[in-house]
Amino acid sequence: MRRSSCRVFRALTRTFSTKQQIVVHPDVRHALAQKQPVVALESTIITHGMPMPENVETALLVEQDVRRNGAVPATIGIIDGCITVGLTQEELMELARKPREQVIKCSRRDLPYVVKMGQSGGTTVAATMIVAHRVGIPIFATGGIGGVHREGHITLDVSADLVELGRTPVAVICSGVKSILDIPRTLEYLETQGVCVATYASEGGVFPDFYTRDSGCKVPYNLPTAEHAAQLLRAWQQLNLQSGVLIGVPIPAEHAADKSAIDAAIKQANAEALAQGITGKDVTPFLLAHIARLTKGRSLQANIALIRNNASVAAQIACELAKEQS
Ligand code: PSU
Ligand code: MN
Repeated sequence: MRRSSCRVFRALTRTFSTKQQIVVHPDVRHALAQKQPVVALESTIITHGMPMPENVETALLVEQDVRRNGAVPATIGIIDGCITVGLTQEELMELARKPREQVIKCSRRDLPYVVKMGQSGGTTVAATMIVAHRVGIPIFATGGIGGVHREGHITLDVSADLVELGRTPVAVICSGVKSILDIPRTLEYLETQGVCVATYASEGGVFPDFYTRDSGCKVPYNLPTAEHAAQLLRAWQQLNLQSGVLIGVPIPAEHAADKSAIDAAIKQANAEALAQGITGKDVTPFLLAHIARLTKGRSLQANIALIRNNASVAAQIACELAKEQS
């Protein structure tokens, strides 16, 4: 009953493209038609990446950050089986409030099942990229992507985000990958997948490690400004490579976490995950929650600060790209 009334409401307020089975909010549709800058945002961070109420608060702040920097935010998720681009505040709240067992962490492989069953889900980086590309949004901001897990070369726990970056042409603006992962192997895998990886305003191409500014890894290219980033994206679009771009933005220095405290929490969280036999898609949410608890919320504060900064940078890049295209 509830689902059908929700469907009717949505049918009345949105355009439903039967070809793509994706519902696009009118503001986003209008911006895309007018070639105005749009920034895609994911929703697994809301459903599985952060606790209540920080998840909803952050999702709304991030949208404001995109707007403040001149672009239109398009948060992507799945509501009652409808893939939705530009979730409303009510829909964001609905996703955030649902018990976790009722909302699916939805990557590429999960999309057919969640849509068929009329379920709700938070889209991961991989799934958000797929949907963003389908509706013509080339720029997407998030906190961090999934990667090669520590020991991933043995367990084969390698996030589908990395493969997606190899096959879907969307530029992901993020703070790299969390040091819960194996950052050098993640970068190797991205290289194998042909993903153009650059840093943003990071001297010497020092790749960030999410909570701190320096992972100890370097990438070959640095983009000093939004204008440089937009020029790179323009060339990438003209080449039509069909693979993604990853732009690593270091967390603002004033919000960076203490590396040794984070490292200790990560070691402990990884050991707990192993001891409790956590596997598959549950690993990343488990680690994120445990690290937040072990650092008494400091990791969460850093996470919020960096995703807000990434959204602002992504909006600035989207504005520069829109100028180049006009
Ligand atoms: N990394 C974070 N926070 C997150 C995620 C990753 O710091 O919330 C989420 C993203 O949605 C990402 C997903 O796409 O977890 C990766 O999950 P997995 O490792 O299971 O592929
Ligand atoms: Mn995994």
